[in-house]
Amino acid sequence: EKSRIACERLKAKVTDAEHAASLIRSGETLAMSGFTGSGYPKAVPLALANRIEAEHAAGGRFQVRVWTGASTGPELDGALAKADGVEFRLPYNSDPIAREKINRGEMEYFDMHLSQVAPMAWQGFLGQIDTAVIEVSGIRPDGSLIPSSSVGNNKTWLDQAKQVILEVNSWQNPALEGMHDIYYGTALPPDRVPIPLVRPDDRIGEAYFRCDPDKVVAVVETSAPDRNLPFAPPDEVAGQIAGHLLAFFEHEVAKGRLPANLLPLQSGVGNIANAVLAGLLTGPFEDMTAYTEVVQDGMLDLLTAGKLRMASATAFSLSPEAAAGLNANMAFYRDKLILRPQEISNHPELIRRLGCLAMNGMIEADIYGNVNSTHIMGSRIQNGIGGSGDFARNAYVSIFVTPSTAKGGKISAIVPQASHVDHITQDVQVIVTEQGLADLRGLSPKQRAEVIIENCAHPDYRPALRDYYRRAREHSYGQQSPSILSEALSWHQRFVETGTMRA
Ligand code: 0RQ
Repeated sequence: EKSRIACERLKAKVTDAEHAASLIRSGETLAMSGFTGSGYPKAVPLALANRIEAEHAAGGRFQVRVWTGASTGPELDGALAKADGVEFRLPYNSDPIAREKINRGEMEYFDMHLSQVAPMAWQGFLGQIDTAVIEVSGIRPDGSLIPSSSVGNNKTWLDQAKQVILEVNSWQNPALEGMHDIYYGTALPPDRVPIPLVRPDDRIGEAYFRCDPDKVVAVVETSAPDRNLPFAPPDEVAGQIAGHLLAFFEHEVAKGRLPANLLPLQSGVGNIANAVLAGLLTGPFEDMTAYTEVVQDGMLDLLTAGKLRMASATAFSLSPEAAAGLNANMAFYRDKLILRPQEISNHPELIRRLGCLAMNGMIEADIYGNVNSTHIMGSRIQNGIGGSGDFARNAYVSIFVTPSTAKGGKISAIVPQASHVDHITQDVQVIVTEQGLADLRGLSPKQRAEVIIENCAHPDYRPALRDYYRRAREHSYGQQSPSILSEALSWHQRFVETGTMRA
């Protein structure tokens, strides 16, 4: 295949990953590409991890600060965490080794709304980026860059870094070219202006990243696949959740509160969110659109079936089979997909304007509808808030989905009080479990509690929740959101002590 590097000046900077990694020093802030396992650099971080391990074996100390788009892959987050090379990490992680380090208190982790990463980097309080390491799918003659399978924060990283290392990955499909829409109109206050996007398929930017060739210190050629983890096949529980949600959408259309083709869909990460999309495949809705963060298997299937007209996102998050299908049929998908910077895919202004139907997974909800998306038993991070806050607060209808129990029934996903709150009750309009759907719109906290317990809780935990709520109605200090403070987190404490929430 012909070279992906059409710029002579940058071709002269081609080198190997080891040399590129040698240009990074301990203490640096590294801004890397990568979002939900796609478009992350695959060679330089690995070479850097080897270098760090050698340095540590020789008794030295070598650590870096790592910023990304969102989760990456084992060659980046996994390798650097394993080498004990990461002092600080933002904004979203799903790597198991990094998660373990964070939960042991050995790595600082700043979990932030994904739409805010680029604008907050511009604000300056996060510090200066030393080196950007960015995967691209090609370099054009003028030095502009053809983005890869994710856009994430790459525009900002390229603009702000003191030096840039590029990985040109020939595994990425050349037909990605033209799919991206890179908006260069953002600014800090007081110079901010409205973002001129009014439909999910509007294109408002350019297909390429601008990049100052003088800042590029190394170009590394790679040919390695994205992480592309398989999804769990939708099981019975996921099917029931999807069924309740579809019935809700049909009801809203019948009432005239949603158009017949619904509103732009946002679907979160994870197995359950993916299964809900599979449910839409058999539903009655046609000509749908998506304004979301990631395109996962379920979204691609909806496009293939012609149910979904187009999808806008910042990245792919596909199983190996779906990635192969996308690569083989790029001609079909190309004009139906737009990849944007994550500050645009997740922009509160745009989510509010478009009226997204947000569907996100969760860890637990309490009887008043506060949702925990991030922490197990109030203290252990699972992944991070990701884009769920960007979408939940600004959606037309904000929906959270979960099985009613976790860990084989030892944990109830509906609890007296959430052990950590990511989404306050005002940002949660609908909760769905396999047991049923709670439409919380317009309900007071006490009305919410009754609907959530009766419609969403597992029958094994329902009597204990009713009992707690009844006693809270009698003994609580106040009666707006009745609670028994000494008991509110006792279910979690019981799990920590005995391995089950069951009394
Ligand atoms: O852990 O694998 O060790 O068993 O959490 O749970 O049931 O497979 O659900 O894959 O949908 O993930 C909230 C984590 C759900 C995800 C979360 C344990 C469970 C399992 C996964 P194991 P499931 P999902 C925004 C989208 C935040 C970011 C976001 C997430 C693991 O949806 O990271 O929304 N969300 N981004 O056992 C203890 C509980 C538990 C529990 C689940 N109550 N207690 N463990 N687990 N519930 C924007 C986009 O557009 C992408």
